[in-house]
Amino acid sequence: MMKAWKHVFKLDPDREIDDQNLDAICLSGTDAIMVGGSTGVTFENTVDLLSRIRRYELPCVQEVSDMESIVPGFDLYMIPMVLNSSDPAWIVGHQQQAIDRYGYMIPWELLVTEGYIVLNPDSAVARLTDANTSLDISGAVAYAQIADKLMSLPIVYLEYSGMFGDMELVRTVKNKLNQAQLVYGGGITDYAKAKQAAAVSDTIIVGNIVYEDLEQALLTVSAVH
Ligand code: 1GP
Repeated sequence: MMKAWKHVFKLDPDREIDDQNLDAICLSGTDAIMVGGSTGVTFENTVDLLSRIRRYELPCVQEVSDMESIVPGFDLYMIPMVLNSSDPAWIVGHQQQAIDRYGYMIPWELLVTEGYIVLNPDSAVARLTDANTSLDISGAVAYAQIADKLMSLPIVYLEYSGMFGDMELVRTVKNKLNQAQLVYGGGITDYAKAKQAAAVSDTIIVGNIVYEDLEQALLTVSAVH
């Protein structure tokens, strides 16, 4: 299902959203909701948000950043591997621990691995994962090719969380991919940026603006559909 998605809103369980705004997001025409965040995500706040989104018909997936907050009942579980982290814990370590502990109950068919390339040095995810963000275009392409060709991952995620990225880099990565779906996220705050990012990627992820300016957030859907 993920392959066909052009636009996804990412909601952070650690941030407040009232029923009216959630209603607008879920009825916006977006293809899916992704639930996740880098900090403050708990089992409780994730269950709470999932149950509110479940009143609507659209797909809802969890992006897992911490094994303590994995909640049953999502349609898919996105598992990031931060390829440019300088700490192997964020590439395979946390995943190894989670599988060691919960492997017997993992619904493998619902797992989708994301080859993350983190590119905004000032983002929470870059700090958390100690990511090597100082990559030029060919350096980023090389990571994307590791995901696409060496690891056969279904998704390459260019993560600029909090800033609008280098569209030339995104376009170049996209052109070099063979099979992986290119997901772009970061700094999409209006219609024009959504259009630009959608033109060079397969799927755009819109996060922060939902909490800052709902109207602009909703316009990003019409840029894609
Ligand atoms: C964050 O890629 C998403 O994980 C979206 O980024 O919050 O900057 O929209 P923004």
